[in-house]
Amino acid sequence: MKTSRLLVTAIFAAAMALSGGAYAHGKKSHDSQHGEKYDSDGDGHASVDEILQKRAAKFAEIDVNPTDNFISFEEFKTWIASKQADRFAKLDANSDSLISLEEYLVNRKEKKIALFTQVFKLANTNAEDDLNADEFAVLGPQLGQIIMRFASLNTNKADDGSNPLDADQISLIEYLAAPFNRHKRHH
Ligand SMILES: [Ca+2]
Ligand SMILES: [Ca+2]
Ligand SMILES: [Ca+2]
Ligand SMILES: [Ca+2]
Repeated sequence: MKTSRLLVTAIFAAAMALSGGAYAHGKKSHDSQHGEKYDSDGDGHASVDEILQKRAAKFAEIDVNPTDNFISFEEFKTWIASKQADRFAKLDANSDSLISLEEYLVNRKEKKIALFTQVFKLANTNAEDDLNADEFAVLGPQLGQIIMRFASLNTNKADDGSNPLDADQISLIEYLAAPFNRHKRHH
């Protein structure tokens, strides 16, 4: 997929506007929790074009019901749940719909084994030794975090507001602008 020059320009404008950068012609608002600074160095790993292409691909993955260039909260929740289900399936090497401690610790770094052994034991709340899907889900993003992520992405500042669908949903522009409007995530 090739990102059009126009789109890149639009994203930069959006990112600048959202971050209240010096470039912005409009009035700057100080209420943004996430857009204090536009870091022109980025993370130093990926080019803007690479970031945009990856984001656009992810957007398309989420925007499926319906595919209308907007992500609803339902689409967002469904996608995050599917990601957690993917992780579960990947860890469940013997496909018995349970994660054993051994399966859970696969590919963990040596110095993290004790940590993740504890995590596994704390997540295991029923009488059965292994983690079932419900127990595993507790280790994934919870509703409050999902709500916070969705609301943070749905800034409603990047678009012109002419589309009524935009108010409660994440537009492509909002989604693409997000990486330029956020501090580095902690690992
Ligand atoms: Ca949609
Ligand atoms: Ca298993
Ligand atoms: Ca269990
Ligand atoms: Ca929106």
